[in-house]
Amino acid sequence: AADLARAAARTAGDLLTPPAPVRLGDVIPVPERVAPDPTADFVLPGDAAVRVSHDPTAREVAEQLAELLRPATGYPVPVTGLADGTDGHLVLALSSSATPARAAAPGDFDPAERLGDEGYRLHVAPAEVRIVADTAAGLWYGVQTLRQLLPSAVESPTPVAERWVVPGGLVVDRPRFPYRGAMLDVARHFFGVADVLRVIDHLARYKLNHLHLHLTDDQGWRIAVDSWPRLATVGGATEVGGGPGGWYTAADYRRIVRYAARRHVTVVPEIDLPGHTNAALLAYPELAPDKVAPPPYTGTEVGFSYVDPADERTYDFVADVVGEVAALTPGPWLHIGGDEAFKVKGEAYTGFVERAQRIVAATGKTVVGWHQLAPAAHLDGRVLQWWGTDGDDPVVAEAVRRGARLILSPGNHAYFDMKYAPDTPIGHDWAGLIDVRRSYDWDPGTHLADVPAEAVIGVEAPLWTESVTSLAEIEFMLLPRLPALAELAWSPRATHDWAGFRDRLAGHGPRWHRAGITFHRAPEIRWP
Ligand code: TNX
Repeated sequence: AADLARAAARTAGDLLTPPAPVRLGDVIPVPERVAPDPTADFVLPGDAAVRVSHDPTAREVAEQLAELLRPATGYPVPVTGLADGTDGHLVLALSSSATPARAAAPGDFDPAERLGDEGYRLHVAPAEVRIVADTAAGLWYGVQTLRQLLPSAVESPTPVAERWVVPGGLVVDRPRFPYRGAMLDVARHFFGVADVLRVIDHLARYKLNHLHLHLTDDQGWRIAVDSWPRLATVGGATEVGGGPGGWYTAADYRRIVRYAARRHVTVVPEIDLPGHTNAALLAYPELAPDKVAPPPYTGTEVGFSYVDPADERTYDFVADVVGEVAALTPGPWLHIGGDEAFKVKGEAYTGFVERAQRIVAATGKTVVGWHQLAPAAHLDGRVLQWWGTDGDDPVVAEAVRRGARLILSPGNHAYFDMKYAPDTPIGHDWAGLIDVRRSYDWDPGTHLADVPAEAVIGVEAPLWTESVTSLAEIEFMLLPRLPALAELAWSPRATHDWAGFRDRLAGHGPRWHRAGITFHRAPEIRWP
């Protein structure tokens, strides 16, 4: 708590230190290629406009760039079409409509190079900043890079007198992995829509593109289901410690999904089955093996509850819930949990999972589950989320040989509910302590024995919330570790460098401070 208070109470004196100039490569995740040109800095003028390709999704990105620049600069920053001919200063161009680069590019930069689904090229010259991409997502990632290249004062919610310089040169960038995510457990403690939107902002800043919502657990059911209404009204009314809990209406959930989509973030909903279901049993005792309602659960143990795998009614419940959640979710994924169902063993467990996997497939979604799903039969496309602490996992390697793909969330590197150090006021330590260096020091491409790199679609940082009770505490646990995970997910392995990462990370402290974001002032980092 003292740490949190210190983070929140940084004094105005800190702001008197002149900020170090930003260099072109000072970006997290570090870009694939950077060619600085110190003679080509750009300074944003008061009449700056954003010019963008004629495309609604690209236009959305341009509007968000303008929204990002207006508060701190106080400039009007209008958005206009690329074809309008006005002097734009900030240009966002889809490759199809891009004019060839004006200046000769350095040798290893081919202006005709394909940038892929999420790549972009950023060219900073005295007359303009130009972002070129094949897709609106690429433009969006280019904008996130531009944001970090502006002085940290750009994060101020109110106008600041500042020279808005962007370092000159060229950046070419694209992600290493397509799945880059974080998970928020809204079941152990409930977090309202505003908090979730703010977490999405943090993901987007670091080019993460998936938000996994752990929507159900023993302590609470957090999504309204029309066909089983008591899940939310009864199952949602508790949380760890006995607080009031809460749940999302369909409209709330749609708002989250829409806000995320505008930021190129896909929501992955999780309905945890067959264990972690005390809240559901409380609402509908018919699902319980003994057909008796358990008491509400407000503790932090795991593994005691389960829906009855031998009762057909359970599969009606699964189909109804999965069907409604799938219908509300535009993204391709649906996560069915599967972890720690200690009381559903052997064939009872695999049989349940195999039916649940087919129920998800019937909705058109791709099934995701914790790696405990591994022994169940393969189903086309299925993805296992690995949260082990020992990279030698033959059962998971075997599931990969049968066709499973993996999201990696190693408990001892990527579980951001773990404490940073023994004196961290909140968090767990069952998977060890995770300081910033530990969150950075692993390679998703080689982490698991006998698993080819191609089977890994990406990485995700889960934040379990048994001990996390507020937005400030969420931010304290995510920052500064989330940028480390984001760099593993996005940047080519050849760029991996702790000393360089540590120096770049230091520059983000003033940005978070300006934006009013809480973070842990990790002692490994030389914060300015
Ligand atoms: C294990 S990891 C769990 C969660 C807990 C977490 C605490 C996983 C799939 N299950 O139920 O919240 O540990 O770190």
